[in-house]
Amino acid sequence: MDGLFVVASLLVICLGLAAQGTSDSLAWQTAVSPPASGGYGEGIVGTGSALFIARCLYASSSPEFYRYEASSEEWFVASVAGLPDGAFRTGTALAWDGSHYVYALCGARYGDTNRRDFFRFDADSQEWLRLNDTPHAQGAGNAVTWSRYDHKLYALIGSAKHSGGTSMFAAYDPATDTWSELQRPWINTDDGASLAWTGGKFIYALRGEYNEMLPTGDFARYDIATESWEDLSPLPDQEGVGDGGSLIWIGEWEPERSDTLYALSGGSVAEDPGYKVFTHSISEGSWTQDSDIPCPVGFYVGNRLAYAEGRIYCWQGSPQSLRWECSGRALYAAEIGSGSSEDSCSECLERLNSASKSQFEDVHGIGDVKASALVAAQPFSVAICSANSIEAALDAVNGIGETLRERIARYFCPELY
Ligand SMILES: [Ca+2]
Repeated sequence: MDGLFVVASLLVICLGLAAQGTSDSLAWQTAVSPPASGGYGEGIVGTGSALFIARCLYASSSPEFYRYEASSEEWFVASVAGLPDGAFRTGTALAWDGSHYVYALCGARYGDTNRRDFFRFDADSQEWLRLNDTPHAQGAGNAVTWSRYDHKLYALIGSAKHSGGTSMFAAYDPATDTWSELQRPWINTDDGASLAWTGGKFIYALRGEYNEMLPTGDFARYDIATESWEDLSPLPDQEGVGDGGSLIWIGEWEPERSDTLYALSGGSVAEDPGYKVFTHSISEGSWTQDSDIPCPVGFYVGNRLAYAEGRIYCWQGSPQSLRWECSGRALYAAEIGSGSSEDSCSECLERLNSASKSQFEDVHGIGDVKASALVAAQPFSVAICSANSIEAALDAVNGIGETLRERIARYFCPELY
């Protein structure tokens, strides 16, 4: 009878886990951090299989560009050939065209009164090429998205502090290297402005923090076919959309999620760190708050969400300081869809998560204090099972450096080495 009871209990637990796995809420887990924390100019974009991060800490910094291969969980330094120093500034915004190119609005500091730099990275030749300037001065309210509906790039260009406090909405046609001004949704946009094409003729937009005193979640959609905007129900964060506000639509890779837009509201209007995630149902026009991201975003503007290989990634992209926990460069991933890879790590994680303080002390070099910190950090979780991701999860524990994290991972997860 006891055996039967155990089997029945396990079945209930398994069914419970299965239900959790298919729920819509995002379960954020540690992924391998990129080499960089945030910077005044920053952005991330996903290609479906890889992520790219562009970054300049300051307007005087050499540009940095990194590529992450999601299948192997490895970061690589990518080429910046063709880019000037200080290329990426506040309002940097990236879009992937679905085949070869990353397009980049390069942004502008407050002091850059008329910066219009627009570049394209060719993933084949590994070179950046300067394209026709944007038709409006750029700023913190920049945003871009690629539309496969008409094979054009759509952009919000500007901020509440450039060009008389105005932004422009425009389309770029790569076939002719020309921009066309379109009707704009709002007179201006600012920190947290975002765009997302959603598979058909619509592009969704967050306005961002155009008024630094008044929280706003202004949200609208553009109909490419009729060239007109429609106001929608605002993103319901009482602290408004601010620095790091982001929108992403993943329906082209995950068709069962094509009715959902994912959003970060970013830092608050008071510039406090932001953790909130929201989803928008396109068919119902409604917003739902989702699980918080584990590490806060804010201070720097620029999109933080990207998709690759069945996962939504969130790059912290914040300053490297105590106020912005997790080092500013943390990367998290939430499994979308079946989550079939979740179980591949179960035995290794089970050993790590059930280990007692004295078991941790069995690892050479782990004393009383670090063993206690490890027990306090249980349970550990990872997006996909690899030595890299287990070590990244251990790295988040206070005092565990490079040498110890590998030693612990080898001790509890020898099968990964
Ligand atoms: Ca702000």
